Amino acid sequence: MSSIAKRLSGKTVLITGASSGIGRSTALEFASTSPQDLKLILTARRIDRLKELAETITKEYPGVKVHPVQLDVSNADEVRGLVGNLPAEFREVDVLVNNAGLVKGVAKAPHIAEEDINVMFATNVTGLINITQAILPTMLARNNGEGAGDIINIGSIAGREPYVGGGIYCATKAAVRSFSESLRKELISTRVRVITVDPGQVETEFSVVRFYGDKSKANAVYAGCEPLTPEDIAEVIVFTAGRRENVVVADTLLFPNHQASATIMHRKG
Ligand code: NDP
Ligand code: 8X3
Repeated sequence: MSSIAKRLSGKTVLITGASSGIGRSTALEFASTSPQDLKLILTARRIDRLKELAETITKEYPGVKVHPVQLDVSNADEVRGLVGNLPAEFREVDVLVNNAGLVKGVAKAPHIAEEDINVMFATNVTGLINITQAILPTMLARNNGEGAGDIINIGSIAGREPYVGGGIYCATKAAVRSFSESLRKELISTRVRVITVDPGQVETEFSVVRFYGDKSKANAVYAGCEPLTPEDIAEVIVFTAGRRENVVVADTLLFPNHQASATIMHRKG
């Protein structure tokens, strides 16, 4: 067994936004990296997709137990009920991957739709904070009060470098970065690790959601580029969780080879 498989063995991992893209790939990557005695809690709004993924994982990795949960992270009541509604054997979450997130539109102020502003903040910021606060007490109660566990927050290059047409999305990811840094400082006397993974361009359903389902506009985002795959990000997420307990991957920024900033891309043709 590899050292990373040993370190992850016996852990319970909760992933938000596991129905698509980076979250889905992260679930598969945890299962393939540590196929014995791993428990996965997969959450998102599209429960059918989660059930399909659970079936795929348990068929391929019979040693992995999977519990799919329909959860809208922007619904504070649902988040409050999350831990209490988990089966007893899934309640002790060791690794929380705060991945659920979305972007809506490319509008510039003063034309940004109020609904888009609200949904981006409610999902990417308030949702992430609410989930963190729901899971953190069980992490802090472990290890004779010293605490143990990993909170892995998925940020973005957009949180470091605001761009035109991304005023709200960039602000939400900057908030994730700021919250993560505060949290790491607040938890300094504990063994809970706060980890951030900031991807650049990754081809998922992200751009389809941004353009309200318009696939041709979404495809144009990647024209002439070779974006990262969700598996590329999943590998890094699992790597961070699989480090020796005293190692905190506090900060990461991942670009495809053609990208050098949020807006500097080399396109072929
Ligand atoms: P996808 O659109 O493929 O996946 C987004 C996931 O988030 C889906 O599983 C979706 O599930 C879930 N989600 C959205 N809203 C909610 C909600 N209210 N409650 C629960 N789950 C929700 O995009 P990505 O995989 O690319 O995005 C994952 C994360 O990566 C996001 O935080 C995004 O900001 C970040 N990111 C993406 C980059 C990219 O270029 N793709 C780059 C940098 C960061 P469902 O709809 O079933 O609820
Ligand atoms: C997604 C990357 O640059 O499209 O977070 O906002 S970007």
